[in-house]
This record gives sequence, structure tokens and C-alpha cells, in this order.
Amino acid sequence: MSSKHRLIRAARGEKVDKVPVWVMRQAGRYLPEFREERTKADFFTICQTPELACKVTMQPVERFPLDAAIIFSDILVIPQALGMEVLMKPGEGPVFPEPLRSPSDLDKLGPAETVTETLSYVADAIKLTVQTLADRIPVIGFVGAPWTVMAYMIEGRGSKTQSIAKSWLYRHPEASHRLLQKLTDASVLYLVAQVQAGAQLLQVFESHAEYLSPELFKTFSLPYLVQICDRVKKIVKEKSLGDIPMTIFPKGGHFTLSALGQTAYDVISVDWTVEPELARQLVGPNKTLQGNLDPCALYADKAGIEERVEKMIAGFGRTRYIANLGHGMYPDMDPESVAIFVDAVHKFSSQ
Ligand code: 1CP
Repeated sequence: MSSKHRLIRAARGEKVDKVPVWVMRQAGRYLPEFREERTKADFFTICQTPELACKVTMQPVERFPLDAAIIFSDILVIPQALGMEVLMKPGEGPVFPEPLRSPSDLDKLGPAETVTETLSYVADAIKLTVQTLADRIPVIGFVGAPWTVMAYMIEGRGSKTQSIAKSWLYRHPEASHRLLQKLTDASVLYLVAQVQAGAQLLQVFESHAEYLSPELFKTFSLPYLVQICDRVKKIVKEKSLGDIPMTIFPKGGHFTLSALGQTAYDVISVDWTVEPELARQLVGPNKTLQGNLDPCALYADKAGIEERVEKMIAGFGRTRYIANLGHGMYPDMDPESVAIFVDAVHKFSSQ
């Protein structure tokens, strides 16, 4: 089943006329029209209101010739669906007023099985966005990886070291596995629901890979990443929804790349600290790579951005490649720099 969309074709290793490009956090505070919406509604109200989530998902897509829309939501809707309170504090980010403090707190979490129902607003937002896009470009669905989400549930907010969350891995390995398994079960159901709603590619954000040692990664992250990919692909096939391409983004995890090259993920997204040639060597020839311009390169002038994009494409090549940043946009960035970035990818990769 071939797709007309560059993003899906590249994910599957098929030929493309131009390298597809999208940008992590392409919807967000760097866009004045997003900030305008945020004066009217709280972050999670936007997520929970399909019309608003669709509207802000469409904002970057209406401005720039992007090759994908990513549904506007957050990785922390899963802990919310399991019963935890999460607030979005302006200028600070997500905050849990009552984070998990000890393994006995796991008993307070709700069951994984109900997340599809609780998060049906995300499915509704995807349906509305798919309808609005009328097959112009595909919609990406996503979830936070179990370790990354677990770390927020324990730390209660962003952390420089993740030391409280990591202390669980060393002191409470059994409880950690129980929590990671619950998050995995919830993520599988939630991702399948996103595909049923019309998502055409799924990305798993392991944004906290960089805090793990290779040993901790192999024990507490990799088995769950594998489960998510294998189970989602199997269920999607059983439901005759086709073959869904899946992306894993192990931020800061150079040491994870060769192991991820052995999994069923179709696309491996790399941050800006990895040379394209090394990433290719580590993941092998049969994976699509995604990334990896340093987001701060968008502070350069037009010539500076273009020069780096050209070099990046030369490094990754024109097939089995999706252009993106190595991480998300920052709120103080100029929307014009995204236009320059997207146009440069298409210009330097036309064939
Ligand atoms: O356009 C898009 O990319 C879609 C929307 C999206 C996605 C994919 C948002 C909106 N969040 C996410 C994923 C997400 N959320 C990740 C994984 C990607 C990454 O590594 O950045 C993470 C770690 C979060 C958690 C989170 N949510 C943070 C980071 C906090 C920290 O630890 O430093 C923040 C600041 C948020 C809030 C948030 N999520 C999204 C937006 C636009 C915002 C800004 C909040 C606001 O409007 O007030």
C-alpha cells in the first residue's frame, strides 16, 4: 500500500521527490496566533477541546509548506488519564501538585484500560484535523515513552538531573517496572486509538533518554519501547488499519542507536549532537533517520540556516531521511526562520 505523502514514503524507505520536513513543537508559543489562543484558553483546555486543538495544529501548517501536522496535545495527558493532576504553569511548564512519592502511591493510579475513553478528545481532535487537511498532508500522532513520562510523574516538574526518578530505578526496580508496564499498556491503547482516528504516523518521545546509563536504558526503557512498537503494529494490522510507520526519538541517547536499529521502529529521530554519518552507521541501512538541525541554528541569518540545511541533507542523503530539528522550537524564535528552514530543505533536496 503506497502513499502519496512524502513523509510516509520516506518513513517506508520509498523514493521521494523532495525530502519531507516537519518541526518538533511546530505549534507553540513562537507563533503569535498561538499566543493569542493562549490568552483565551488554558493549555489543557486547548488540548481537550477538539476545535481548539485542531485550530492550533493547523496554525503552522497554514503558514509553512510543512509535510506533516502533529496533533496538538502533550505527553502528560497519559498521567492525567491515570488520575494525576497536571497544571501548565506559564513560564515554567508542566507541574504535578502531587507527584508520586513512594511505590505505594502506584495503588492510587487508575487502570490503563480506560485511557482510550478518557482521552477520546484527542481522537476527536485528530478526526477533525484529518477532515480539515483533506489528505493534503498526514497527521502525526504521539505519546511520551514510559520512562520519560514516569520521570515527570515522580519529579513533578522539569528536572536537571532526574535524580528523584532515577532513584526509583535503583531503589525500587520492581515498582518501577510495574509503573513502566502500566504506562506501556496505556500507551499502546492510546496510540491504536490515534490510528483509528486517522493518524498516519506515530512518534514515541523518549526525551529523557539522555539521563539513562546504557544499563538503565536496556533495563527500564528499551523493553517497553519494543513492546509499544510491536504491540501497536500487531493490533493495527489485526484491525485492518494497514501498516503504521513508527518513529522513536531517544533524545541525547547516542548509546541507544544501535539497539534501536534492531527494533521494528521505521524511523529513528536523532538530536543535533550526532553526526548524520555516525547515526547511519549505528542504526544500519534499513531505518529512516529524522533530524537533526540544532534548534539554535534558527537564530542564524537566512544564509546561515541555508548553509547548514544543505550540509545536513548532504550528510543524511535524500532517501530514508526526514528533515527536522534535533529538538523543539523555543518560544523566542522568529517564525520566519521556520519558513527559511522548510524552504531550504525542499530546495536543496529536489531531484
Ligand atoms: O507542535 C507540536 O510539536 C505538538 C505539540 C506538543 C508535543 C509533541 C506539545 C505542545 N508537547 C509535546 C510533547 C512533549 N511535551 C514532550 C516531548 C517532546 C520534547 O522533548 O520536547 C515533552 C518532554 C513535553 C513536556 C512539556 N510540555 C514541556 C517540557 C518541560 C520540561 O521538562 O522542560 C513543556 C514546556 C510542555 C508544555 C507545552 N507542550 C506543548 C506546548 C506548545 C507547550 C508550551 C506550553 C504553553 O503553551 O504554555
